[in-house]
Amino acid sequence: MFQASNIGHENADTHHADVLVVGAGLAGLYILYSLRQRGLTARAFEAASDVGGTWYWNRYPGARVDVDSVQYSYNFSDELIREWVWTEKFASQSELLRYINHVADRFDLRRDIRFNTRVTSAVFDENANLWSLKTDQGDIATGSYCIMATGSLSAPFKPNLPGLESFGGDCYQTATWPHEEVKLSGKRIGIIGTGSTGIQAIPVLAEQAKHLTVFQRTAQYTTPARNKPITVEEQREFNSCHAEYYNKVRHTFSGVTGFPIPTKCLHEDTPEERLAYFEKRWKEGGMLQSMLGTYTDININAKANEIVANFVRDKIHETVNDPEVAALLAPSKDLPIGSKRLPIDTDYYETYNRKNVTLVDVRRDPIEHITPTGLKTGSAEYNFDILIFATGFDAMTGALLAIDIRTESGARLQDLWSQGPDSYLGLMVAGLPNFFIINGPGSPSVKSNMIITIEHHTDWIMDLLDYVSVKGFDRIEATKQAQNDWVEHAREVAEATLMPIADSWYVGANIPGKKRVYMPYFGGFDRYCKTCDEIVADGYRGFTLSRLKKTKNSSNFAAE
Ligand code: N01
Repeated sequence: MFQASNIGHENADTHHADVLVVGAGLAGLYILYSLRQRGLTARAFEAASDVGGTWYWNRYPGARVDVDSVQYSYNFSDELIREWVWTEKFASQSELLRYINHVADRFDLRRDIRFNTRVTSAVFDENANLWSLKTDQGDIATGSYCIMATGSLSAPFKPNLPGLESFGGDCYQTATWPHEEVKLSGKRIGIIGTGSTGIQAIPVLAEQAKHLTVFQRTAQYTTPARNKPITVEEQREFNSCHAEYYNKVRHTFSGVTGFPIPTKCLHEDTPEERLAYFEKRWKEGGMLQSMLGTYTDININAKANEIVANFVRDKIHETVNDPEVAALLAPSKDLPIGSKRLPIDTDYYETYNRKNVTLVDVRRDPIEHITPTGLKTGSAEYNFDILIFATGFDAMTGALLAIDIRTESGARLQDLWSQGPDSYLGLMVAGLPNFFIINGPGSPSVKSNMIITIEHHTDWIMDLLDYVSVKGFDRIEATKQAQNDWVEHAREVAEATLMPIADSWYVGANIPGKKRVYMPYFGGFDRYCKTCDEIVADGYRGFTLSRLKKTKNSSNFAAE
């Protein structure tokens, strides 16, 4: 049966492994490592030509991490921790990719990965208790378990602007930036999008471009990164306290440490005290939490939030010379700071003081269509040699729903998620046995340090696989009730905050027709870990664990 399906694909492969893995980014690699540690066999598929995930694809100028590199590192191997030295506080994409390649080489992980291969379907045969993956290369792989390590921000979104095919210059999307060098120097460049990606790319593009035109639809808040080199001594010092760090980080809200945890509400300080505090934190810059982590109530109290937002607005007006441009860059009053992901930047607002940079407000004057030489808005025409889309992703669900995921008895992920991406803990979906997601909707994932949640989820799944193996079970399923309760809890937690207000990718508002649901879990990584631990202590509460047995009167198998 397998061979017949492989016809037409010369290099097609059939494979059986204990566990199937989709994706070879930071999550996929750690899963492969963990499975091997347990003596389980694995087969991974990766659409890219090599490892790296996000850091393989997002090669745009200025791409770098926004969590301290020393904390955006794996924690599972003391040797790895000791031997790797980061060169910058916020590592560049190329350094991150070198690190990931180093990990893949060091632990010999590539041999379980089939590259240049996109998984197209994943089907569970209840009778055989097997997942079966098919790929665009004609491969078929079967395994008892399937783990999706497909990334939260891995399905790039490009708006369907009329006339795009007529553009005569070069067109790039940041999330699929070419591997070859792109000549930017002396070019007229247009860029659409001012999210985290645009905000990182714009200052770097401006340095090289003859002229850069930025098309902004929504003004974003951003705060300075204050990136700087890391010395070998600083890395050694961090490493020397690694155990302490790792213990501490698991008790934090966001999976990141190294900044003062807020203890007071904003109104407990006088206006002068908080201004002084904001200034201090602004100067320190750095991690995402630099402004949002100043007081306890910024994410939940609109008045407190507005005071921080106003501080950033004032900074924009102080920094940008032209008051009209500053006004355009200042986010509107109805956008709470932090409700869209807060980027950190290097000279973003300063860039608008350059003579070779123009900001165009496409909310007021929307893009009508792309022309052979550039772009036309309602009232003006702009010409450039290069057009760049920094227009984001179909986040959290896009990569999963692009695969036909279902059971043979007819449960389909597309249907299960038609009213929103329900899951239990972000790890499993009721109706899809033996199927796990890393950093799925309903997990702290994108509201946390991703590598920390990757390690947490993987360890948790591995412990569960160990448990079922010892107990003689071979089927794991989240119950509908446990899933409903989790979804309701996650909704309540999010709705008690200002987070769902913005039209952000967190709620799917950037994707036409996507159901509006606040997708990540915003109850905190610490609380999430505690809940996961309690569920284990209660004998995997909310999961049905069972074992296949042959029924007396039939050759079929049934779960008991
Ligand atoms: O995507 P986004 P991103 N016409 O969706 C605009 C992570 N990340 O790639 O806001 C005009 O945030 C859109 O406008 P609007 C991080 O989690 C991390 O920048 O929808 N404009 C917006 O300005 C981040 O949050 C790092 O009105 C259009 C932009 O495109 C996430 O990835 C670095 C448009 C998209 O912003 C996504 O960030 C980079 C249209 N038709 C990214 N369609 C670090 O670790 C969309 N836009 C540092």
